[in-house]
Formats: sequence, C-alpha cells, structure tokens
Amino acid sequence: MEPFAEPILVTRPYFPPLEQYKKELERIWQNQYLTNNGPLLREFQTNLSQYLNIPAGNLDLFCNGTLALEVGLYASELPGYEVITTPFTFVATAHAIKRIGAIPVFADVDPENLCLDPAACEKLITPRTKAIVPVHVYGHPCDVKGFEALAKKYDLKIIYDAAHAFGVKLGGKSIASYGDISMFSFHPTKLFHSCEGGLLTFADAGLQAKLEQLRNFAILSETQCVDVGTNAKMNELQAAMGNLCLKAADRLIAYRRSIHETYENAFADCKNVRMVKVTSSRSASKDLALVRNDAYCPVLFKDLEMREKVYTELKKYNVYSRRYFYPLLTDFTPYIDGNATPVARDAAARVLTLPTYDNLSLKDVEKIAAIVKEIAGE
Ligand code: T4K
Repeated sequence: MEPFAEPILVTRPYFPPLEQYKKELERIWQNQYLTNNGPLLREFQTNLSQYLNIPAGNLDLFCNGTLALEVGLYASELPGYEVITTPFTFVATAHAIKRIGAIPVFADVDPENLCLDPAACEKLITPRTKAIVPVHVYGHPCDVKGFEALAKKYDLKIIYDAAHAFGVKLGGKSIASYGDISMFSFHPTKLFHSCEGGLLTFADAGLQAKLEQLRNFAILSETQCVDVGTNAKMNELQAAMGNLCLKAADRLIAYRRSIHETYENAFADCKNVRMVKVTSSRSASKDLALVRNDAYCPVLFKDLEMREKVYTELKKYNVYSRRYFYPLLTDFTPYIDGNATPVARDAAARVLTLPTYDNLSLKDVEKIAAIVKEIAGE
C-alpha cells in the first residue's frame, strides 16, 4: 500500500470558518475586554448551560482542563487526604491531585472499557480517603452507579475527570450530571474545544462563588484576599472560539461515529486487533441509555510487541497514531506506586489510538485500517 501523501495525525483540531472568528474578534475589539469575566465568556457559559442542560449556576469556565480540575479538587477540601484514581489516563489527572497536596492512590480499571473499577477502588479505601477521581477515558462512561454507591457507603466525594466526555449522555442526561464535580477539557485535541479551556460542572450550586474566587486569585476586592487562589481564567479569545465550535459540536460527534464504525467494521473479524468496548458488561450502569461521543478510536493488539510494531510501521505510511495511555502513570517518577494494577498494565502495553478527526475521510480511515491489518496480520 502507498503511504499517504500528507501526514495523518492522531487528531487535528476543528477550525470554524475564519470569517466567523474575525467577526467575534471585532466584537472583542469593540468591547475592549480581553479577560476577567468578559461578555463573550458569559455568553459561552450560557450556551454551554443550554447545550448540556445544566443550570448556569452549576458550571464554571477555566483557562484549561488541568487547572479546572486542580481548582475543583482544592475547593472540595482534599489537600492532605488520599484520593483514589486510575493509572490509565493522561498525566494531568494525577498532577491535579498531587499539586493541591492530596495523595493519589492508584486502583485498577475495568478490563472491558478501561475506566476505573469501583470494586478495585473499594479495596483501597482507608480512613484517610476522601474522594475518588474516575476518568471517563476516551469518552467511555464510568460505572456512575457503582461510584454513587461507594460515595454513599464511605461518605466520599466523586469528582469525574470527564476531559474526553463532552457530549456524552447517560440515562437521558448529560454525563456532567453525575458525581459532585465533572471536569471537561476544551483543548484543541478534543472533539470540542476553545483553543485551550476547561469546564467544571457541579451538583452543589453553592460551589460556584468559591470556584470563581479561586480561579481569580481568591481576591474579593482590591483589599481582600481570602484563600490561596490561582489565575485560571478563560479569556475572551478562547470563549469566542468555544462559542463557534459549539455550533459544530453535534455534527463533529456524528462524524466521529462514522469514523469509529468504519474501524469497527474493518476489525470485526480480526484476531490480532480489536476495538476497546465503550461500555462494560460488568458495570452496574450498563443499562443506562448511552449517547456516545466516539472521541477516540482505541484498539488493542495481541501483545506489546505487536502494538509497538504497528505504532512504528504506521509512520512509514505517514500515519501518526498515539499510545494513549502508555506508560501507566505509576511508571512516571512522581507516581511510582506499590499497588499492582495488572489490568491497566496489560491495556497500556497493547493499546493504540488511531486517527479520528473532522477532515479525515472515511476512505482514508478504511486505508488506515487496511494498513494496520497488513502490519498486524488478521
Ligand atoms: N485529563 C485527561 C484524561 C486528559 O486527557 C487531559 C488532556 C487532561 C485531563 C488535561 O486537560 P487540558 O489541561 O489539556 O485541557 C494531548 C493534549 O495536550 C492534552 O490536552 C490531552 N489530555 C492529551 C490526551 O493529549 P499530547 O502531548 O499528546 O498532544 P500533542 O501536542 O502531541 O497533539 C496530539 C496531536 O494533535 C499531534 O499529532 C498534533 C495534533 N495537533 C495538536 C494541536 C494542539 C494539531 O494538529 N494541532 C494542534 O493545535 O497531549
């Protein structure tokens, strides 16, 4: 098979029509407001509230997902406590926990959809555990009922890292409605973005004022500072991009569905490669109706050797897949940990995320799948 003429990246950001963005820039120039709760940010907040069907008092915008999570964890009063999370995620999840002075404890994942496993978490709960941070990895829904049960039984906070899960619905409502807090990343590698950006949604509307304070240095006035805040504000250029991308979100999600389906069909009869399942048959939430977002296209190979071969050889065809998420966080210096997480370790060794984005044609997806099968064998 011939290599692609242009590089095929694991993802490429959606760019709204330039003319539309120029119009938004003109508004910013007229407003003479660039950041600090400007009018476009407030508009973006209203638009997201409508899109997600979450009251405007239950969400807040940030300059990126990492700081959003950090501020959400800090506001939940977790410093000094143990927080259980997954080692099979992007490193930002653990960084946010550690940077606020909490102690990340790593539990294993569900073998089917690779989300944190509530049963594995339960075994690690101690009197110092105050929260669990499950990740809806790849946009796959966690076992929200399982975590709800743990929260009740042990009086824990559940704070979802929903960085990948924009647009996902579960049980007829946004996935943002589950747990105490959810964090969404609006980084350009996500299917919905605002250049950089992050969103927190939260069950307790009383949290909003605290989050707004914390993301603005925790200053109340020119003469009052009440906590150790930070600067995590989203600016007007980000909000302008977010507003335009939101108009395209449903179409982008629908197109990713067709890309995912194209890979699914191509690998349906393969022994050496298979798609990771979106929902787990072991999940107590498996019967909740799911609207998926197909944010990523992760596949599992027979073993590490084969995954490495495919990852390397794809580059000869001008295809740049990524090993999201390899290595495990517990292999990184700050997080080396004594807990064994064999399911996560096995997945990290065998997983590869294949290209998916708006401008990738289905014909090209078929060709990528054919190349993968040629390298891995069927
Ligand atoms: N929690 C989870 C579970 C996350 O996955 C993330 C972020 C976070 C928390 C934190 O959220 P943020 O603070 O980021 O909002 C990327 C992203 O930087 C990161 O946002 C993301 N997860 C992670 C999974 O992936 P890299 O280092 O792999 O990105 P990079 O620069 O290699 O880009 C990937 C591909 O996209 C490349 O082939 C180039 C292409 N690309 C990228 C950008 C930014 C473009 O074509 N244009 C672009 O503008 O981390």
